[in-house]
Amino acid sequence: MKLGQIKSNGAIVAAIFEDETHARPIPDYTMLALVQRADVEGTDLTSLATRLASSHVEEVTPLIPISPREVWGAGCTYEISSSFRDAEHGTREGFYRAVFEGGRPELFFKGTSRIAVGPGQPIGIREDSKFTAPEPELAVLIGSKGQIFGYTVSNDVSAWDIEKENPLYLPQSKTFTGCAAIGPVFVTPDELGDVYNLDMTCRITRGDQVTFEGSTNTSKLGRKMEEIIGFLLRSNPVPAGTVLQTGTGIIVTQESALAPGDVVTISVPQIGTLSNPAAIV
Ligand code: DO4
Ligand code: MG
Repeated sequence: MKLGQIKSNGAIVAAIFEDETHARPIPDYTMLALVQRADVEGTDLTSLATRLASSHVEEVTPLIPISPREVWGAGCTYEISSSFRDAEHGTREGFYRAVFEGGRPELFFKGTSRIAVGPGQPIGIREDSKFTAPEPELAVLIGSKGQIFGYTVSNDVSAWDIEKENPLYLPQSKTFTGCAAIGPVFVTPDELGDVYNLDMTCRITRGDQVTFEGSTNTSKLGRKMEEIIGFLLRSNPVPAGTVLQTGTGIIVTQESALAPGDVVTISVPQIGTLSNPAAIV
């Protein structure tokens, strides 16, 4: 099932998507409220949404698919992310590779719903960054026990020049207004199929010019979802409705550093397409 949020009768509500522009509203429930109820009742979203959705189909524009309680990121989960950073950053040899290969994953806090945007909304370029890059990532929607409610497309927008200046600046390179885009919908695990075999593409356009194109497949993800979630929850009980970005397998070039007005489009055919313009924040 594909679930997200729409505007229906003037209110933002959860909805079951029939296709990209048609959905059945779930009256009186935001996605967060739906997830919180599923979490408390120990049920999955597919059965709960089926029970609560209205039967009429509306023509819709997908909004941010949840106002996430928290957004977290996992890093160096693809070999290309760690080798790029080791080559670029002049850090101790194998600094990032040690994390790709290590027993413990890299995890960092992106923020709350304050920093999250949905389809079509502006992603941020920090005013003190000269090289802000999109990081196209699969994201997972989790419950309080670490159960996986759904998957979506996401962008871990990152100020790479600030991280490169010193790895201790990572929080500033990762957290700012519009630093996490998610959407257009969540696909429930029963519908998604093999989460470790999803093609993902990313394109950056400036006007009618394409400044970057890249692709990956989640088969290159070096860790299992349950492993990353397990580490996130260690002594850190995140609330139901938390979104975890699982790391990038696509590395953009310096020439395609984001400029205001650029549009970043990330697609996973089984989920959908997430497109966002960039703006200085
Ligand atoms: O260590 C830096 C961040 C890595 C990251 O965000 C990623 O690999 O996706
Ligand atoms: Mg990332």
